[in-house]
Order: sequence, then C-alpha cells, then structure tokens
Amino acid sequence: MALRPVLLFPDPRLKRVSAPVEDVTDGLRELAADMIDVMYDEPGIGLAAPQVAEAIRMVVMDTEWTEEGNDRDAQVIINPEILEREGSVIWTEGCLSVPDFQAEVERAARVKVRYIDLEGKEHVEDCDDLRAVCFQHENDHLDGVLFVDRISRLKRGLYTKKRKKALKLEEEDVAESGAL
Ligand code: K1U
Ligand code: ZN
Repeated sequence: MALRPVLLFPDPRLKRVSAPVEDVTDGLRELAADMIDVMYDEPGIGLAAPQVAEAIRMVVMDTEWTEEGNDRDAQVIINPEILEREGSVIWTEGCLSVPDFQAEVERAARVKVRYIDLEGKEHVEDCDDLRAVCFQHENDHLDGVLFVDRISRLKRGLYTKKRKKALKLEEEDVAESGAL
C-alpha cells in the first residue's frame, strides 16, 4: 500500500485540467488502488487523481462509507461526464485538499452521469443527495476547480489569508526545529 500525499491548497497543480484516460493499464489499476487507500486513510468519501498529483480523469468514491464502520465499497470512476443537471441544493462541503475549512456550495440536486470502470464497462447513472454532490465536487477537481472557487470572493479571500498564515507558521516551525 502506498499512501501518496494529498496536494493542498494553494498548490498550483490542483488548478490543472486533467487529461482523459486512454487505456486501462496495470499502472492505472495501481494508481486506483493507491487512491482508495488514501481516501480511507484521510478519511474521505471521494478522491480525484489530481489530488495525488496525477492529472488524469479518474476518481474514487464511496459515499455510503462512514467512520463508524460501514463496509468499504469503493468505486473507480474513469472519464466521468455529467450529462444532465436538475434542480439545486445547498450542501456544506469539505475537501481533502482544503484543510480546516467547510462551506455551503450550491450544486445541482440531481445529475445523470456517464463513466467507465476499470474493466472498461460503461455506466450511465442517475444520482441524487450526497452522491450527486460528490460527483460534481470530484468532476470539478478534474477541471481544476475547487469548492472554494464556488463560494463568495469574500469567504474565499478570508480562507486564503488564514491558510497562508498557517503555512507561514508551519515554515517557521520547521526552520526553528532545524536550528535547534
Ligand atoms: O474530493 C475530496 O476532497 C473528498 C471530499 C468529498 C466531498 C465531501 C463532501 C461533499 C462533497 C465532496 C471528502 O471526502 S471531505 C471528507 C468527508 O466528507 C467525510 C469524511 C469522513 C466520513 C464522512 C465524510
Ligand atoms: Zn475535494
């Protein structure tokens, strides 16, 4: 098991638009297995390949999982597309790449999605609730969009300031412990 580090805001690699997967190779299967390990270890209910520095259109999701002990049933989703959006919902979201922050985001309440799995089988699915929100959140990652790009400029600005301050303190701590 390889626990790849999760890129954190404001890492510019999170802003890249990811490329479609052309072939399901052994390397891709290995990356998918690593991503599942990272998702449960963090813990999270989704993870997109760009969050582990791989700019390809693959995500893993398990929206049924809870820390209290639901069975693990991770799904690998390749080249997802949102075919239809319907309604709207406000959801309080978090992100493994955006530490110490949650915010309300407006999303479509229901989405029709198409993707392929690791066997190359195509799926078309209607989703609602958390699964619809998670699909939109993960699909955004593949387009270099974070949930903080979907909140007010004021809230994003406040968070960015707080995050940069935290990073500066971390750097100072590292420099101090090296000087000891
Ligand atoms: O993409 C990510 O960063 C993962 C993210 C997915 C997500 C959460 C909420 C709304 C939309 C998308 C997370 O998993 S954040 C952590 C989280 O929600 C969670 C963690 C443990 C148990 C249950 C939920
Ligand atoms: Zn995220």
